[in-house]
Amino acid sequence: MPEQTDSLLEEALQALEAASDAAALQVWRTGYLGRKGQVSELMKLISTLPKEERPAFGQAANELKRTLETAFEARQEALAREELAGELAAEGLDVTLPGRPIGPGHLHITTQTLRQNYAIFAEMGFQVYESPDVETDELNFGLLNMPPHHPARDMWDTFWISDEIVLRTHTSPGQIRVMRERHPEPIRVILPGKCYRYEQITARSEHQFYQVEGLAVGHGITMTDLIGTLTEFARRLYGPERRIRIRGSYFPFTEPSIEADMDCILCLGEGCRVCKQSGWLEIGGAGMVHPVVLQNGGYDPEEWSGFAFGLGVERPAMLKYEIDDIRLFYGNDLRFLRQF
Ligand code: FA5
Repeated sequence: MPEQTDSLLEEALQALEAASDAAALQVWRTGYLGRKGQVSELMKLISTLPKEERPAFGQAANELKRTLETAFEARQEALAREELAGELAAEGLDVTLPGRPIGPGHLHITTQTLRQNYAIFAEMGFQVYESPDVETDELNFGLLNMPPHHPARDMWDTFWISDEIVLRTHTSPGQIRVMRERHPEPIRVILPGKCYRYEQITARSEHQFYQVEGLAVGHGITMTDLIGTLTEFARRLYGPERRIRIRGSYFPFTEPSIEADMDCILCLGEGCRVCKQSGWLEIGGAGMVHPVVLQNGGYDPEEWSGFAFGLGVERPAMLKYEIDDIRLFYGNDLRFLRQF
């Protein structure tokens, strides 16, 4: 019976227009669209009609319901807009006022330190090569001469994503990637990036930190080239009078392996709190690339040789700026970050 639906529609729309706040809107909604509202009541009439009239009536009633629902939403939005406009006018808010300017930021202390590293190594002919943070077990360990169950894997507490995938514990897997990409060309690259270790966080150790790996592969490269490179790096970063000390060490992917120290930048070797009275500060681990690693990278160790090193980023910056807690780097406290 279209007349019935038409008259209800007209009446409902008029009532909706008259509803001028949220409470009145709710009353309207219950009265017309609610479970016991007028539209529901109208629909109940279907069963009282002769069979042939039912489809047309049902269709008209459904259409009425949809129209009223849409009208309700539109009215609700319009009222909300009116309310907001009223509030703005009452508060005297000028939305055309320009916003407060955001001051310029500056580079994070880690980024600054990394860029100093890049600049120094660039002058020595090293390109920057980036490799992924998420690595395979094979690249992070296996191809670096640490097959499954090799005890040296315990040197790196590891975040495992799955049996095969890890968050890289060091930047060394990049050595394999760059060798496989560049062979049979000579290589001179640094590989900076974030490393992850399942470690207790302390004033000296974070579970995420940066390293700068170095790799040189060529003909006739020797340990003196490695020591010369590290000495030059330390002198350019910390002053021309720096001295370097080399100690024997062990890494599965270098043979022989070394640790490089430089004389303490604060006490100049006299002994102080920062160098724990030793007069020396650690720069990083290094060594001659192991023949197995050269081979895994596609280079014949009979013909090629190379050196590699792994430098920390935050710990040297801590020494330079006398920062006593590594947790400050990524704590996002602007009072700390603004000092650099
Ligand atoms: C390595 O990770 C070797 N891949 C380095 C290397 C590369 C050796 C190439 C030989 C050839 P090591 O675990 O010592 O080595 O880490 C190197 C540097 O990373 C440390 O000297 C230190 O500066 C930094 N580092 C290591 N663990 C942390 C940590 N938890 N928090 C902050 N810095 C760290």
